[in-house]
Amino acid sequence: MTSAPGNPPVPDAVQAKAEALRQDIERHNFHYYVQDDPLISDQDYDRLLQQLQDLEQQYPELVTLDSPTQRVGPLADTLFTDAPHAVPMLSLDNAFSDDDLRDFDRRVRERLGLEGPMEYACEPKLDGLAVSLLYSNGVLQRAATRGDGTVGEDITANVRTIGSVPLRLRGQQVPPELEVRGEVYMPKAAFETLNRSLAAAGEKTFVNPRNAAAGSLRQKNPRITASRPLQLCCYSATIADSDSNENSALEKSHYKLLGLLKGWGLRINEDVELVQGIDACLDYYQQLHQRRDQLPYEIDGIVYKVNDLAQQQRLGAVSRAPRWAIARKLPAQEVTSRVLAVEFQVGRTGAITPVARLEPAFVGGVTVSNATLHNMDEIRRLDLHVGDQVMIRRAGDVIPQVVKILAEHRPADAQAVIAPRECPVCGSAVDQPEGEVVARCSGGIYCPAQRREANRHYASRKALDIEGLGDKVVQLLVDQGLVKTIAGLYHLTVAELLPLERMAEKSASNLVAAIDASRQPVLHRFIYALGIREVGEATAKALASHFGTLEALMAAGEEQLQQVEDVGPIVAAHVRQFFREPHNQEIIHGLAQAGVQWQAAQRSARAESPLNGKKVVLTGTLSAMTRDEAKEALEALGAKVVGSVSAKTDYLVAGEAAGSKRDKAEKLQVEILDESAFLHLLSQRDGSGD
Ligand code: 5U1
Repeated sequence: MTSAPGNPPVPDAVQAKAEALRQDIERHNFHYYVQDDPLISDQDYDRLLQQLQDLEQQYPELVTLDSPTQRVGPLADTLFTDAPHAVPMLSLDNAFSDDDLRDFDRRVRERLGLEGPMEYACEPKLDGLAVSLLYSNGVLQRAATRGDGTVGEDITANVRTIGSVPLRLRGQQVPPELEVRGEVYMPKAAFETLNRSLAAAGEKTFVNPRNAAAGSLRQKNPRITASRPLQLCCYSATIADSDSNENSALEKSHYKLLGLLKGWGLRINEDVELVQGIDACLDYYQQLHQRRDQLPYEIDGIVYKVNDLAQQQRLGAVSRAPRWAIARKLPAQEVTSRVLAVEFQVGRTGAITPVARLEPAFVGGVTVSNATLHNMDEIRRLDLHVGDQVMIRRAGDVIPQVVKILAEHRPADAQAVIAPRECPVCGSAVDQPEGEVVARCSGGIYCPAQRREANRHYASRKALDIEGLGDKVVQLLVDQGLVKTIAGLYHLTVAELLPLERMAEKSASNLVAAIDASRQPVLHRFIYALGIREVGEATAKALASHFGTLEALMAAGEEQLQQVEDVGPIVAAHVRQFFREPHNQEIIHGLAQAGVQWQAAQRSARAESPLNGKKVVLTGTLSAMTRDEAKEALEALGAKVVGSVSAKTDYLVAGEAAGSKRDKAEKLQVEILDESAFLHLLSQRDGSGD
């Protein structure tokens, strides 16, 4: 039994219980954060933490610096004070092309006097904040920013709140002194969620995940940092006095060092790969570049490191950058441009959206000359004027956004943006119901822009997928008055089409044939194609499989509609309003008269399918169908198609040339279906399987 003056003595059994709880909690942290494979539910985890908290409250001497209950501490005096680095935190030289990378490889081999291919570790370069973590005897002592590379800032109190940062390292052979370096970042999905909740609370949002991570680490109150979804990913370490340490045998390569860090409970990047020679480095670049949008984190490049630590030492460093590593940059996702004009576009449902016309800028791998401004509130929030220099961002497939204006560069003749009171296309009055941010043209079907958008949407790939009916042709058809409503499409003749710009006999008859071939759409595509407000692909599918027929959907009241998964009062009201509107009833009647026969949905397939409720990941190329078709077939059977493999994945469907997802699935023992097994599973749906 131990005790401190004034405190009740701590019985040995309690001491042992507290230690067992701590170890248990740390083990679960490791499985959750490092292995990505939680062993217990969040509720059970919270229960363990609560038990430890209760014991520590009863016996305050049990509280130690590395207790999992001590992540969020009080305001700390040390926060943001100077934190000198014993070993300077280097930065990286950049390579902007394949040639730059080949030059790097040549220099490395020349310096080492080697002819054959070098072994390199290839790593995604996360777009976050570099940090240094000091561990003494396995316990986290200090966390610091990079600063100028020699002196950083102490951010221990904030970094302690990050769940994936172990307060105490695990395992037997933890070195007495260890400095770990890595990146603190915010995963993309967590960033979106954070911004949504900040916006809902009327607070300022962050422009990108990097700023969100930086802003979260810069908080004076660790409680705020604790509420932010930050992650740590480690990429290097220095083990002091490693000769006397049993790990030295393992520590011959960077890759093995990463393995050691993982064993001690530190998160590393699972996408790191060891390759031989520069050509394999270039392949890695291509692969990661292609996967960039699917990665759960943002990257701004790829780091190549000589894997052998002795060779690294021989190569050394020059002016703050190592000679044994280089960062190959990926196309920037944020650049500056200038607003040439702001125009207002009218969408399918009459929504009037301001669009910034920009000086062309190369961003995210493409040239961008337009960016959406969403609505007038957004223009006010940005304080955007025509003539302003702006920062634009394009990440993945998303529409380019203006993230901020560069106020200091505003020219004297910059023009304020004025909201239109009349529809810029048809001149009808603009409505903006109180409390709504979106202004709408009141012209409805009279407005050519709404007509055009309705037809464009109806013909689009995810709707009826009518080949040859692209944006330009739709525009011509509406401008020439050949088509008003979507029902009008089915009355088009080759003779009417021929006078249109760039329309030859063959393309005109192909278009008529393609429209003809769209006469028997599956129900969910047809519902989506109608363009009901707030009814996207997923909602259309849910409505189709719930109601089975369009007639049942049209007759449904708001209450019935809200019984459908993910349909709330707003969507239900829009659906109801759409079908109640006489114009829309006329259009649907017109479609039926023109021979369009939407198919009833198979309501039973889902419930009977072995895939119902299963999480499935698609990877590689399938020969029998496109990825979209495979996704659609899976979803029709109730499966959820997700982007990345985790312990919660039920199946990985692996086509030709499946890459790292397959490796991960094997590691996590996720069931892997090759194409024939997958097709067999799909075929069981309609009884054609054996
Ligand atoms: N993945 C990774 N990112 N990153 C950044 N490794 C890595 N290494 C770095 C930096 C600045 O620097 C060391 C090579 C010095």
